[in-house]
Amino acid sequence: MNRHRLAAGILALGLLSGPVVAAVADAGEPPEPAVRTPEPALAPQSQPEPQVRLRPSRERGRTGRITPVAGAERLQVPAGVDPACAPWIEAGLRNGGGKAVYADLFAEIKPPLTASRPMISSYLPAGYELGVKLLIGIPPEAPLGEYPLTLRTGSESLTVPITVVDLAGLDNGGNVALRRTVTASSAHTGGNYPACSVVDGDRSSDGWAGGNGWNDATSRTWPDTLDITLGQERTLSRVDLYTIDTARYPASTYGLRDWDVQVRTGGQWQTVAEVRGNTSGVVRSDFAPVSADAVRILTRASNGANDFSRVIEVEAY
Ligand SMILES: [Ca+2]
Ligand SMILES: [Ca+2]
Repeated sequence: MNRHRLAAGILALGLLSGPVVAAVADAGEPPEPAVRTPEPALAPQSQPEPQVRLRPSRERGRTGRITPVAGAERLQVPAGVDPACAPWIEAGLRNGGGKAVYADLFAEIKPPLTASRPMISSYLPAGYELGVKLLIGIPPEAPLGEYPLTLRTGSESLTVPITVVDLAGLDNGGNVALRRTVTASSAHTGGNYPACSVVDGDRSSDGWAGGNGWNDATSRTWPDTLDITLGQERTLSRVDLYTIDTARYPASTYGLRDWDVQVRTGGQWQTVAEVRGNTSGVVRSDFAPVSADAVRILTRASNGANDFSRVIEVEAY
């Protein structure tokens, strides 16, 4: 059985507990409408993008055990993070035994932080592991500090430290836009496309419409804007933009084609880079160093399909 079919089967069995992460926009690309009702954000889809990843285990050999696995050894999250763009970690199970099993994974995190799924139950073939996005809820009143996330299955457990830091203390790798405030000119309501998703640190287009990218609400109408306030003056010389780009939704058909990169200095917006004719998933714009307290992406055209603006991530250095 191929992996995709297997993953779909697990979903169809409804064995996963916890909230469904997102609805997925669908329906066909309509003929030129006389009246603009909200248009689908994308072309037809046969099924939602899977929220479960099932794959052959990366660990070689049989351990004879079912063990919890996590996508990262630790996770740093900013206090006051927008709940529409909750941080997440991949959590799951590995079957190191010789036969298929049904197994349960229990997730616990130190309060007041919360995990989106207290339990994951799944069928798991021998030699496979699965991972599910576990969203981490961080109430505004949560004090800075460390909150262990414990994943258990049977007698096996794995602890991942989750550290809540203030925004200034966030390890941003030099990307001063990370987790800053974003304002979009509009956002499509036919799915989950929050503006804050363009600064959540996740560059992947996978799981489109599940909250990992922004889609504006004004089809075939330009320009659209994304404004990112940096919280203070920064010297900028580079902005990277990630547009949608997957096997199903390639950038050359669904991605952003033309845009201006602007920065705000002394309350005035100025254009520092212009991108035209893009067909790739990521574009780096370099420009002469400039002091600014905000970055704007002013979109001018996309590559066709429904003609929306679709942005996965914006990084500023
Ligand atoms: Ca993102
Ligand atoms: Ca638009």
